[in-house]
Amino acid sequence: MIDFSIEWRARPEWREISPLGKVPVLFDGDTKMYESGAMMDYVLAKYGNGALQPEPGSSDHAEYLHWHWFAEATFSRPLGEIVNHGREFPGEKRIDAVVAEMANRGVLAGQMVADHLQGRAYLLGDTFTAADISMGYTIMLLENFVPDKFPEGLRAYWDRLQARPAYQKATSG
Ligand SMILES: N[C@@H](CCC(=O)N[C@@H](CS)C(=O)NCC(=O)O)C(=O)O
Repeated sequence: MIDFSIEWRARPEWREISPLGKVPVLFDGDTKMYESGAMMDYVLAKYGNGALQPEPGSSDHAEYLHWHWFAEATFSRPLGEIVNHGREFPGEKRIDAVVAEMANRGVLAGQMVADHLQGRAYLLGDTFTAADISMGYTIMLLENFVPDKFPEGLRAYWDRLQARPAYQKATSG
């Protein structure tokens, strides 16, 4: 856990670790990474023993990769822009029209995921995978930043993810 304030993340010590000042960062021995989806792939490859993802190269694995990357590369982008344009750095102005448009885009992506989840407990069906971890994080952003338009079709899935003991352990501080 780090101090998420702009001031703390602007410190040269943190910029040395994370050049854009962002989180998260992973250290594993001499390895350092600051891209979350890539960290997950690395952790699964090194420590996963086949857990949390289908057999690499299978069609289920393609579907797994699709959702794992959709969550961070497409769905979370407009939500990140809500953060970027919803605050004022020195010399910058909040841009409300961008915030509203990015909220719309986030809700559209969330609705698309809700449509996919109809009749499924998890993104790939009955089995929880690491793609649900990526997606859960992005759904948390959507709920935080666009609470009034949160797609109801995501609710049961999001509740299911939050009820997992691993989620509770990870978020209990
Ligand atoms: N694609 C990157 C995104 C990292 C990112 O934007 N992190 C956010 C928190 S979720 C952050 O640090 N935002 C603060 C900022 O950009 O100043 C990843 O998944 O690691």
